[in-house]
Amino acid sequence: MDARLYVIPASHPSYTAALMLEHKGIPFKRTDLMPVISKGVLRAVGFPGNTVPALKIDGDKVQGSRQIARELERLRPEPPLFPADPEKRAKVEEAESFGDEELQQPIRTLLWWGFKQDRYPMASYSEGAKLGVPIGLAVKTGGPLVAAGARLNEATDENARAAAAKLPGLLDKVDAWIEDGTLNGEQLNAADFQIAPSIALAMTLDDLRPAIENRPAGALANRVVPNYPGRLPSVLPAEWLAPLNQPHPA
Ligand SMILES: N[C@@H](CCC(=O)N[C@@H](CS)C(=O)NCC(=O)O)C(=O)O
Repeated sequence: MDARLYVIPASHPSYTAALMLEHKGIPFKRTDLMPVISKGVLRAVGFPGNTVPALKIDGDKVQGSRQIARELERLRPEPPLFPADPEKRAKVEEAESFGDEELQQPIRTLLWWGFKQDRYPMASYSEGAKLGVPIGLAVKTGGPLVAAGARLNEATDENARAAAAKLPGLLDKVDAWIEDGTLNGEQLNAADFQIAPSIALAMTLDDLRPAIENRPAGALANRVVPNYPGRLPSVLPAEWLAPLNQPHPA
């Protein structure tokens, strides 16, 4: 198979797609794109939408982490991404949708809000990426890029604060799916690959890591994607984090 995956470095759904290709044993080439600029590039290479992950595979174009999961399952059924049992599959699909629709965005919002406070840590998120420009330079001159990225991701104070407030409930859901075996089973599934990168990205924020790393969700992230790039020193106001830092019942 001829596969090329378009990603933004450290983008969580981009990791989802890369992990699923690896799970299927499909070798692929990777094109790293700068955030914001990615939109124009994706259009220029013929994708209908403007977000990553975007996959060209044997001449077809597939965009979106959940769409990619289904296309890979169709093209190469083994090893599976979804359980054969319909009830188990429904639970995996529920967790996968939650990962895509509810979990990804608050973490994106918090990260971009953080970059607005201090854009220099952005370089650590591009470790190993080939962006076509030296990353140090890109970050040094990247004020407008950060402003555009933060705007695009609606990383306002209000939204970032709301995102932080949502996190405890989101993590509880992930822990419950781990507890009931939907996630983190012997065989990893599409929902594991969807959710673990979001948790791993959240743990790159020094503000969030201590409240996540010792929970089942943190263990899932460390199992599925142990070397997630990036580190953002503390930037979030302590009062936003108070609900997350409440002692968690064992
Ligand atoms: N829910 C979509 C999310 C796609 C998405 O929003 N991707 C982000 C990166 S994480 C993107 O392409 N953003 C454009 C940008 O930052 O310029 C999926 O799972 O595929």
